[in-house]
Amino acid sequence: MSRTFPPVSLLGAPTDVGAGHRGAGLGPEALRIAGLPEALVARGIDLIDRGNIDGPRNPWTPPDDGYRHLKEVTDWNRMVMHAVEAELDAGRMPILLGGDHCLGVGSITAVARHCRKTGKKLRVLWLDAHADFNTHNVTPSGNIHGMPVACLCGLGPRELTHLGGDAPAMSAGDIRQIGIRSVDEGEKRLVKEHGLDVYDMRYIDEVGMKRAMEEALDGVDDNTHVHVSFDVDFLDPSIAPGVGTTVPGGPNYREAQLVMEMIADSGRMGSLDIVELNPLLDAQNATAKLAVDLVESLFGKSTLMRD
Ligand code: NNH
Ligand code: MN
Ligand code: MN
Ligand code: MN
Repeated sequence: MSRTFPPVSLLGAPTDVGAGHRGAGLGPEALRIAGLPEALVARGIDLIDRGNIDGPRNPWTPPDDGYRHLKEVTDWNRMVMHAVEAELDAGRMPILLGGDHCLGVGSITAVARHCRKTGKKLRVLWLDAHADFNTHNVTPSGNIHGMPVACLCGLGPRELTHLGGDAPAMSAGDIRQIGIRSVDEGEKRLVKEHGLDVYDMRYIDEVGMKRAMEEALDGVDDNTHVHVSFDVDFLDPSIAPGVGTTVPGGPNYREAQLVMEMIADSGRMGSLDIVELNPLLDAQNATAKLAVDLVESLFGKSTLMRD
């Protein structure tokens, strides 16, 4: 079954304020240079590239009370939230080009608000090597890109947990995490306590990616908005070296393609983040090109071969 996609808007958020390495701020341009806009247009998508959001510079200061750059992270996320929400309100699918993963707070807060306005159910698919469920008490680094899921579920500084208004954006039951293989000690306890649904690499080894994805997508129906938060370090570093925090033992090329194809088959993806790409650590933009290839599959490139 071939499917038509809603119009798409690219939003660049060139920052690394939430990360422990400089360079993720170059991600949006690397994805453009790797051909993301052309690839989407070639799939028949009505595409607008909105250019880049202009947020604060990275002060590159040490953590304060367990948070590094909290003010800059908050400013970026507020801007991202407004930009993403404007696209959703206009009936367009936002693709956020990060930028580090702290931006998931703004992006998903906007999506959650949109779901509330339109009466849709939210399902977040968090593709990542990391659970990103740290708080300032347990973080080993103070880097806020290790905290966005916690913030979205209401654990964290009020400026991030309540970015969208009077309540946290979502609850632990709204998210499925796929590809996880690095969780910090204190973070593990929190993940268990809050009952996050984690499809870690051990589980994927045991049951296979197909079954893991069927379970992660279980319950997605016509009234569900699926948000995909694609941290590029999800991928095995042998195919995706261009990220700040590589963790061995990630999905290989075919497993990653299957993830994207199964999401495409659901027909329910309504928004997407592509984050943590660090062109300074990449091999001639190969990781950016791989990300583009996988995004093409999210938009049904391989599915169409089964028509
Ligand atoms: N868990 C580590 C931390 O909190 C690393 C987080 N890095 C990421 N997360 N790239 O996806 O510092
Ligand atoms: Mn909508
Ligand atoms: Mn992440
Ligand atoms: Mn990660």
